[in-house]
Amino acid sequence: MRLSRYFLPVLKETPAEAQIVSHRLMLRAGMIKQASAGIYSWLPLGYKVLRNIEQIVHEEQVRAGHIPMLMPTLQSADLWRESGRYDDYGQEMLRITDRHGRDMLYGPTNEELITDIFRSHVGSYKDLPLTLYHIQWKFRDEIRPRFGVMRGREFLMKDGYNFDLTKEDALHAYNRHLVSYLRTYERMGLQAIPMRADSGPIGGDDTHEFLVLAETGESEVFYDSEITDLKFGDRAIDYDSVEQCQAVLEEFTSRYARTDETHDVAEFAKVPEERRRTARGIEVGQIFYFGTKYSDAMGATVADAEGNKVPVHMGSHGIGVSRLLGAIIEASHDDNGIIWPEGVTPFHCGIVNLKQGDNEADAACDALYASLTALGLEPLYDDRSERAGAKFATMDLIGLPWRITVGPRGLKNGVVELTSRRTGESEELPPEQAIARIATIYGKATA
Ligand code: P5A
Repeated sequence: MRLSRYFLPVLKETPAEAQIVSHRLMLRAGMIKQASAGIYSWLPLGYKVLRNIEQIVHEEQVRAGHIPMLMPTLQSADLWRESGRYDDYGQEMLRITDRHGRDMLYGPTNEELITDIFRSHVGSYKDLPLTLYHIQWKFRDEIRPRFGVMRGREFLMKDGYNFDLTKEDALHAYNRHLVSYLRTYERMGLQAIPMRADSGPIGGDDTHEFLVLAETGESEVFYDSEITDLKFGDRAIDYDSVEQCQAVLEEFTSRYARTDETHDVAEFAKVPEERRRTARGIEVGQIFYFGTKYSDAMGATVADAEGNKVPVHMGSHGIGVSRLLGAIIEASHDDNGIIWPEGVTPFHCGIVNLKQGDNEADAACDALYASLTALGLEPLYDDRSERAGAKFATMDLIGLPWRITVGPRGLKNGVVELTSRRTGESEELPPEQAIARIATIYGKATA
C-alpha cells in the first residue's frame, strides 16, 4: 500500500478523552473512531489488525478440532426465557422490540442460541464430541464503557461451545481450550496467564480467565512469580489426547494464580514470600465448564449407548478479539508509539523514501515494493512529499516492526537502512539483503 493512497487519519494532538496508552495510541494512529459511547468504527489500519487477530484465533480453533460457523447478533427473547437468563441478565442486555411487538435482544453471548441449534439437530451420543464456535459482535450495555476497545459496549468475541456425553469428556474439551488459548495468545506476542476466576452470569464451577499483566488492567491478580517463566512455545500437541492436554493444564495451572474474586489469603500465604506477586491484569479470555445448566433448562439431550435420553455436558469459551488490540498495545509500545508483534502487524514493513521525486530513490523504493509484494508480503510505502522526520514519526506511531529507509546517499553506496522498531537498531545493507531478511522473519522463501 502507498501511503499517499491510503486512509490513515493520524492525530497530531493527544486526545484528551483517552485515559490509557492503548486508547490514546489507537486514536492517534487512526485505527478507530468512536461512533458513540463504547461503540467504535474500525478505520482501515485498526481493521487490518483486527482481521489478523481473528485469523490467528480461527487457525488455532481449527487446529484444536473446533468447527467455525456464524450466528446472528440479534436473538429472540424466548430462548432466554427458557434458560431463565432473560430476567437475570439485567440492564447489561440491550432489549429491542420489532415491529410486530416481539421481544428481541442484541446477544451478549450465545449459550441459548447454540443450545437451540444443538437440540434441533443432534440426537445421538454418536454425534459427540462436538465443539462449534463463531467470531461475532456482542453487545453489553456496560454501565461504564471505557478505555476504548478494552471495555466497549459493542465488541468482537470468539465464543465456542462444547457438547459432550459425560462430564469427563467435557473436562477434556475444557483442557483442550486451555491449551489452544495458550498457543493463540503467544502467537500474538502475549503472555496470558490462566487464573482461577469466578463464573459470573455464565454459571458453572470450573472457570479460568486468561490475563495479560498490565498496570492499566481492570482486574487485581495474585500469583506465584514462577508462572511468568512458563512458555508454551511451538509444542506439537495432539488435541485429542486427554493425557497431553491434561499435562499442559497441570503445568500451567498448578501454581497459585487467581483474580480478586477467588483470591484466598491463606492459600496465597503458602507461596514462598519472594515469589508472591500482586499485580493488575487485562482479561483477554475465559473458559467455562457448566455441566448441564443449559441442556437441562432447554431440553438438549442425546440418546446414550443404552438408548437413554441424557442431557449433554457443556462449556463455553470466549476470547475478547477486539479487546486484544488494546491488550497488545498495552504490552508493547514506547514513548513514540505502538510496537506490533510480527504475528499481528497491519503491514509487514514500512518503506520510507527520504527524497520523494528523486529518480533513483523513487525507482529503488518501487523495486523494493515490487519484490516484497511478489514474496507475498505487504509493505506500507510512505511516498508522501514530507520531511524525513515526519515520515519516521508516522512509522513509529503506527508501529510496523521493520522499516526500510531509502535515500540518495545510501543508494550511492548500494545500500538501504533496515531498522527494528523494537530495538531501534539500524543496519545498512544492499536492498536484496534487506528483502531477504524481512522474508526470513516472516517465514517467506526468497528465490
Ligand atoms: C464464553 C464464551 C462469555 O461470555 N460465553 C461465551 C462466555 N465469557 S466472558 O468472559 O463474559 O467474555 C469473553 C471475553 O470477552 C471479552 N469481553 C469484552 N471485551 C470488550 N469489551 C467488553 N465489554 C467485554 N466483555 C467481555 C473479554 O476478553 C472476555 O474474557
